[in-house]
Amino acid sequence: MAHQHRKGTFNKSVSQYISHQVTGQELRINTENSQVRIIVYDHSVIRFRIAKNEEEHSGFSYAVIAEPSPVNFTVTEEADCLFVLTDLLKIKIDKFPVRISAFTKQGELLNSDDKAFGTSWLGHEVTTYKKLQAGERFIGLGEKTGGLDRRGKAYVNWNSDNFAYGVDDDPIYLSTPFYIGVHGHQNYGIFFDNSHKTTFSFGCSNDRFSYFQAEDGEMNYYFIWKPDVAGIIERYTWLTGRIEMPPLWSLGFQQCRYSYYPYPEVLNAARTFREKDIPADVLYLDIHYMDAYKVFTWHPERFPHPEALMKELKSMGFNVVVILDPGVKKEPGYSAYDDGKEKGHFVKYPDGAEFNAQVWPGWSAFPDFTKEEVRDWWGKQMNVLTNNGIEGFWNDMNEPAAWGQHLPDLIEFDYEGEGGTHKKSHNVYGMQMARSTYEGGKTLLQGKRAFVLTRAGYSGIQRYAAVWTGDNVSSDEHMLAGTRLVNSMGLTGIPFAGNDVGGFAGEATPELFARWIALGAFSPFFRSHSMVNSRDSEPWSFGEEVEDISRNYIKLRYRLMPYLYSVFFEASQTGMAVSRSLAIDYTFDSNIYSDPYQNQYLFGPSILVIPVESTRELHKAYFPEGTWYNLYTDKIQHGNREEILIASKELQPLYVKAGSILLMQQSSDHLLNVKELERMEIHVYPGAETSFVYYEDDGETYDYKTGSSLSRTFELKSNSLRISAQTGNYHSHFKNCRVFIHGIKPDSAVSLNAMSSDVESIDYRFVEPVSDFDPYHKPPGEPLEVKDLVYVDFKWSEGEVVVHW
Ligand code: MIG
Repeated sequence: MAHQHRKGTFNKSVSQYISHQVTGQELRINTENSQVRIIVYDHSVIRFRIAKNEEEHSGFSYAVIAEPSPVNFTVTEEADCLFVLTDLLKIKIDKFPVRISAFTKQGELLNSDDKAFGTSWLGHEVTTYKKLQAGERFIGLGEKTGGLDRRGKAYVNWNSDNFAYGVDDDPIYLSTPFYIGVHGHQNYGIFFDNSHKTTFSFGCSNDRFSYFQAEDGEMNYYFIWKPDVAGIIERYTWLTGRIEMPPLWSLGFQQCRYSYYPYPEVLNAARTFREKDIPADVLYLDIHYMDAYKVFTWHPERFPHPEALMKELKSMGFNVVVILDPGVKKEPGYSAYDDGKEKGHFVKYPDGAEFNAQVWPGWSAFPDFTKEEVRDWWGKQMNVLTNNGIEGFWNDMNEPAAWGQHLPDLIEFDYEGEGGTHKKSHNVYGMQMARSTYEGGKTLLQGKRAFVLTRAGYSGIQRYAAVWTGDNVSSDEHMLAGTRLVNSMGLTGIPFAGNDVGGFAGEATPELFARWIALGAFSPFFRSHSMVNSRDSEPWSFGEEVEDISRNYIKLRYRLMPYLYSVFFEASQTGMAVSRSLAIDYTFDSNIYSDPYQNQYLFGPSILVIPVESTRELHKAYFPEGTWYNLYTDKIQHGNREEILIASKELQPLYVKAGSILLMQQSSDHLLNVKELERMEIHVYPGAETSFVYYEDDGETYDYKTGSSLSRTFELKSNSLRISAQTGNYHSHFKNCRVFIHGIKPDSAVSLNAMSSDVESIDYRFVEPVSDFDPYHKPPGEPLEVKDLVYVDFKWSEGEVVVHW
């Protein structure tokens, strides 16, 4: 007798269609074993909720803040299928059994269920299997190690404290179950909004399907289609929210250390930055500022007068960010513990006993941030910080982490009243802690913007905090991996992210630190940090040469602040990344995914950043289509090519896309005094038409939400720049403008509002030469100047200006 395959004994998938009905934005399909609900959120976003008949799911989400918009769509029925049609999408639902596929309205296939398995269950575990498309690539998924193209790999979402993680370790700290698939000339996004431990396989260990799977809960995913990646990110962040404008000072250079104490150490660091003329805005207090690591306390000897200290630092232009760990020391007599216990705010076992685990303070209790009352309580505790002048808060250990790194699954959380075990709540805990901190800061600072930094998070974390990539290591591979982590978060709605410059664990060589700080200047969040008991790692700690290089690149970032702040504004409006993987603008260029080039990115729309390892002075780079200007010299570099670059350690390779506008100002010690900077530098790089929206506000309050901001559109054509009249009623700190026109001859005629204008030219530098300290290594011989750069001056006015050349 032939061997019989025991077909389908274990895996149960969505079965045969029975009936359907349409209510409002929802098409509900009843099958023999399950309910399939298809909800039209708008023309490009469709939500799928699939659950077994006997299951009930509230559909509540910490991530999603959008409601379905009442757009028109049609449902048509044929004998063996149904169609849902929006203005952009055609969703086909096969009936026997129920399987989903998505097409553009024109009928191009985007994505389809595996015919046999579609959505399936193995016990409580639920999985949706999607047929692999020819040549399909997968990008995104947020803070995930590995390559830009995730094809052939699988990832687990389970927020994990992973000290000195390897560059291929998974999982690490933060979970955003959203990815973008790319094949042919199409791209689509899938956001699987389920907070349990989830697994994503992108054709890993099989050649048949990709899948996304949760240990428990509902199959609940959003399918997103737009013609380009930027559009998909825009829709994903429509669902999950976008950053608020951060305080301007948080875009400056931030210096951290585990830990600066006692207080004269902090003052010393601050003074050294100023003495050495290295701009910086932020210093950090890591866990040693607390009394016995008790959250919301100050160490009585190390920091006896925090208020006076903060005043002094503020007068030097520094803000201080303090660490906040979730664990509250279990110590009767300690007010945060006593009060939290009395109010029942800590996480409990099912028998009602308080759950305790060990972290820095010893045995500790954990606030249940999934409850509004607890979030408010936490926020109120923060007054011992804000009362002393603190405006920045750093949430660490919020995966949550505890010694042993294995919390019992049965502990219980409020989960906004619906309840949940650790299994369901773990991945959202860090985000809700960041939310508590953000909301507390917002209330206590009375209209000023707080800065919140977090290690753990879930989709939507961008609404509350910036993210750093935890305990990286001082190595070249980590520097490059960190760049990919930040770029990947940019693809996943988290534009404000960065990694520890120089590496947290281990010790950077001077060469590595030099490379990393130059690269970090082109990271949305720019902070240097290092581990307890490691060497000093401030920019001046690696010798005078590295100090010069650090000064150069930190200053360059400060000079680019009008550009950078405007790019952050764009991020706050559209969710667009600040560090932009080349997969955003050059999605279908296969070169950008290849190993040597996958770390390259655009910083904002215009600046191509090419990371280089510290052990190399020759580097192979790829220039995507178009034309590029070498930032330092204006030398033209044609695109669609590979090039070997001479990348001496003094120079971070930077190129400006032809068809760009860079808005700059003078450098300053810190960003609390930008109001004193009077001249805007407008660098135009002709070569393609473009526009750039300049945005300005006070950089510190929420007044911009009530109209106190200004924006102006800069439009570049082949031989003209038009600056629109400003909208909004904020008064710019600029009093005059200097337009530099790159790539034109020094004797060119230039007119200003149709009047011929005085034209000047100078040799212009983006970085200063580094002193020749090293007898063996010679700084690059080529001039680091743009020769004879043409410019025209004019007064800042709120009306339209046209410059013609
Ligand atoms: O168990 O607060 O990732 O940045 O310096 C280590 C001490 C706790 C981990 C963070 C790191 C921080 C360190 N923290």
